[in-house]
Amino acid sequence: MSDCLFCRIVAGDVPATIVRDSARTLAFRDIAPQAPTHVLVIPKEHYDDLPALTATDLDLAAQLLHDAHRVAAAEGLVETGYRLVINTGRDAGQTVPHVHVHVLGGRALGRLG
Ligand code: DGP
Repeated sequence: MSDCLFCRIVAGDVPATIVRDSARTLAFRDIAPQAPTHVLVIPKEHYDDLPALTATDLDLAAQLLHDAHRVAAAEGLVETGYRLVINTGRDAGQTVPHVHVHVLGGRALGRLG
């Protein structure tokens, strides 16, 4: 989708600091990091959100999570721990309508809620 920010990053039309590039997913650093490591992992194909992805391609959804873990491992976060976040819809604060996994770590993240 040409009007989707993350599709434009996949296409190389918008610059990003890419940390992992696989056949079906791309991982790049968040522009406004909330932790020492804050990486977004996205499918290269456009899906608005997680339900749109899982309704269509569960293999790709699993790949997305697997690659998020690989990013965490490459960032050295496996021993200390890390958090994966998938904001879905307005109340969750999803601002970019292209499904993405936040990989957060490098500090104590505190409890949710
Ligand atoms: P969410 O609120 O879950 O939709 O997260 C969207 C994230 O995308 C947010 O943490 C900031 C990040 N972001 C927004 N615009 C850009 C951009 O142009 N480049 C990069 N690298 N990240 C962006």
